[in-house]
Amino acid sequence: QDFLGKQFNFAEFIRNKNQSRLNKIAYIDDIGQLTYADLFAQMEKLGSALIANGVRREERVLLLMQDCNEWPISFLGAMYAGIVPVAVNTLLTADDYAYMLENSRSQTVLISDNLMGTLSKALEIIKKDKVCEVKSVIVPNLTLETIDAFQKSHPEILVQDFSKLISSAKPLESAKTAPDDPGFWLYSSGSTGKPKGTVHTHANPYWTAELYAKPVLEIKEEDICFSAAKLFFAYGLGNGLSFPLSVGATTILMAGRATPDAVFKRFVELKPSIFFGAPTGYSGMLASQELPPKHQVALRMCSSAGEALPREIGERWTKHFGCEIIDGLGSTEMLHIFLSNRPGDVKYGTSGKPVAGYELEIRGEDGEALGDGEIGDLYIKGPSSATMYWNNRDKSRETFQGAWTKSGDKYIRDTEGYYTYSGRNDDMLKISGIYVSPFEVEGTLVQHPAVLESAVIGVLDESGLVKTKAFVVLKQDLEVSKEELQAFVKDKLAPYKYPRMIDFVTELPKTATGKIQRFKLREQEKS
Ligand code: 3SK
Repeated sequence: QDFLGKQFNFAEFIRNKNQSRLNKIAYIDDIGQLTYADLFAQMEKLGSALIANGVRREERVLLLMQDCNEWPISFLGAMYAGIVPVAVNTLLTADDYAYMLENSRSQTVLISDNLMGTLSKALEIIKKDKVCEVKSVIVPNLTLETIDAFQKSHPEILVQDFSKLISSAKPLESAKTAPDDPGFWLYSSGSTGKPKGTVHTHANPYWTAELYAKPVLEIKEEDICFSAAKLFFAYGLGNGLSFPLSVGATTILMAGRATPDAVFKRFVELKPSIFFGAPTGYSGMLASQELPPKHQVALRMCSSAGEALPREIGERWTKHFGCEIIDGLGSTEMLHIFLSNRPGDVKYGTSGKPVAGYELEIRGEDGEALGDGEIGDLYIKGPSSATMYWNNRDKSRETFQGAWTKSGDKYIRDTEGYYTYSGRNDDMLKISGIYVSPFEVEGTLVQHPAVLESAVIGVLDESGLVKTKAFVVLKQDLEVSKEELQAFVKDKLAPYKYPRMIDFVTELPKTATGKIQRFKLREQEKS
């Protein structure tokens, strides 16, 4: 880390790096364009406005915004002022946000107008038994109806319009942060317990761009980047912020879901040169009647992460568009991809080879490194590792073991050095690239009055992608439809967590001590 010197502020670094291209377009969102000059002017003013709001250096602000031009302004603006943005998933529930607000002690929330209702519920949950620390809320394109509705329940909280706030703020000098100072947080979920506030430094995004984006993706100033994964995911943050801004490229942002039609529209109209997606998205696009022909798009490369890319999807995509999908493995804890295929050296069905600058070990149960052909736990050593999980010493110690970070994934390496995914070492499922805890889904299903017990596993669909399946035992004489149960889960949890398939069964396989044997259900599904 000495390489970056004693003082390093990521937002200031990005600003200094792009002084020669101030008139260039940095972002294109659903509404308009943002030049590099506007990005930097607004980021400085946003940082200044946060300080004027009473937020101090190293304190956190919650960033709960759909992808739009104000997202990078907010994220970099906070970092520029030495304030720590906590970027959170926009698909979660009021309970989740109540937890994150309390855990991060955020006093300001930067939020999309359409999420204000959920924020209001989260604040009500906090206020039931605690003092709420949120003092101000900043909203792009704030409407009068939103202010009225929000302030009826929370008159003590200041609601500010993003542009108005910025227009009256004075520009600011950057905070003189160090490379290892806390830069931002992302939340990482586990199979049990609450999400963990993963603390990343100012230097970490720099390293992901230097070690992965530049040498592996060969990202250049001329590129137009488009990521289906949103900016609040570690994957999306690199794809749509750290990587393009490190080389002065242009990025397309899209607020809504990355449906095939929404992605194709941008492929054809805005001509991205690099697309970043996840296997489920690629599979959906390949199945669509509207898949545009090669001559209508300008893709030079595609990237995939989130879950292992089945070989067949990679091969069909390459055949259609003539460009490779570079599949890799990253994690919220390592911030981005540390194991990857390479352009011109793609072995579909594998996650490729270690990215230079990262060291990887596959370890056995005794903690010793294993050789080729042996399945074990994957550990990573590299400069972009998070420093800790906030306020969670036990989980931090389990994951961040000295210079090594435990991935939670099982891997096997072949004699040519390619690594292949071989499952998780906890019960987490990755659905469409997002972690889902089977325990959380089971715990929600049993809250339905007709459900006695349930077990949730991951099963492969016809494209080789993991989908959640629930086995449900109903209470005697009670009935409920599959659709009703799915709607029940969607209502209580983030919508992507609902089980895609449900089987009603009379009993679940259990050990003599009553523990559910999920492995038996998995075996039964395979046969
Ligand atoms: O899921 C992944 O492989 C991934 C990739 C980049 C950054 C973060 C993650 C979780």
